[in-house]
Amino acid sequence: MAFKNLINSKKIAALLAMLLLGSTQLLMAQATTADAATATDDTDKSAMWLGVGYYVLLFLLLCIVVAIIGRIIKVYDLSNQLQGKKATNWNNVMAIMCGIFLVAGGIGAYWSFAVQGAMSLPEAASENGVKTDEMFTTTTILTMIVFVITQILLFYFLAKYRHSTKRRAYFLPHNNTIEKVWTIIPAIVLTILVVFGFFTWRTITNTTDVKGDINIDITGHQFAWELRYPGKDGKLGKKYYKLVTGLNNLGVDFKDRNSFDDLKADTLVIPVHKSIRINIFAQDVIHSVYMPYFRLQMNAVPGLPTFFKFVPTITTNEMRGKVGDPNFEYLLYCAKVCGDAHYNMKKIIRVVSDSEYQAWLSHQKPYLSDGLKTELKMVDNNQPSNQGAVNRLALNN
Ligand SMILES: [Cu+2]
Repeated sequence: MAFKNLINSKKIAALLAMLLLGSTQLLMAQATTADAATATDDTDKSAMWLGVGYYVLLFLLLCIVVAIIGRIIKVYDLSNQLQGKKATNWNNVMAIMCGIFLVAGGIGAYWSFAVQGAMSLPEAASENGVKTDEMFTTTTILTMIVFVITQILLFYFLAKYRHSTKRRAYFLPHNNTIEKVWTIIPAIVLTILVVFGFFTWRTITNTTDVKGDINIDITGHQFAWELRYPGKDGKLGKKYYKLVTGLNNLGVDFKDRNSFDDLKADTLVIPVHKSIRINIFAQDVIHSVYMPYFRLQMNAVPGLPTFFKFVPTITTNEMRGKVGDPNFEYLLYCAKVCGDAHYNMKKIIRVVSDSEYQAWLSHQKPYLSDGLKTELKMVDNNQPSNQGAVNRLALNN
């Protein structure tokens, strides 16, 4: 039976080897044609899939090789038994394997930290970002300590207490002390972590509108972000989705006087060391405002306004010096795959000094453009028909 299996395995292995050779040749042929003439997207894709196929086959081949080696050992073992010799002690083999796994796994974990760790998030450029990073580091250190201890114990116990005919396993039905220790300690540690997280989260989502907060509206739609800044009064006017038209694309309500001096902007310019409150809206599907340098992400949900508050701490110019790139820009992304042009939903964020911010703000165009004034028939604002015009606009949508 064992020999029959072995033969079958060999047949499969030969078949896989043939496929492997075939795909390698195809891959090489593909590469030369791609190099020689026009490298279109189609050839790139087929080359990629051939590459994937190559590694899948390589993996399957490796599995077969391992299976064959296993079979050979089994056959050797059985023939030894037939000759009355001592059989292999598989428990000892497994104990050695445990040691190998422990060392190899430890090296792998260290490698992923040393190599991948450098690819983690860049320096935090906001107050809450620094706190978030501190919490992340604390959690990582704590979990790493637990991880290392439990892995060593796990593999050590597996090896040390492997099956032996010389001893019997100790029956331990229940131990209250152990139960208490491994329930209470993690509960205390987790509570501390959660409480710290809660306080940091509160600074981002604190609803109290403090005087001096700069309110900025950001509205996501397929596939762009729209910005609205308050004018001199520092207040944003109300919005209502039924008021959306071609020119009033955010549906700003001009019955609210605060709307009159609101401004439109293309770039999210914010002053450093000031409390910024970003009010988030969506007009079609769920989008997500993602600002990695500020450690902020919040979903933009249609019909459910969300927001976050933050204090930027590093200006764009300072960060350019830090990263050594004179063209560096902070970016705001959409973190929801919201449609086929999702990648377009990017905005430049520029953190500047307060005076630069005021200067920039004074150059922004009013949201209430001349065209919009005509559309809303606001040229003569005192006419009672104005109310009707707004309502008709609402009904048209
Ligand atoms: Cu989006």
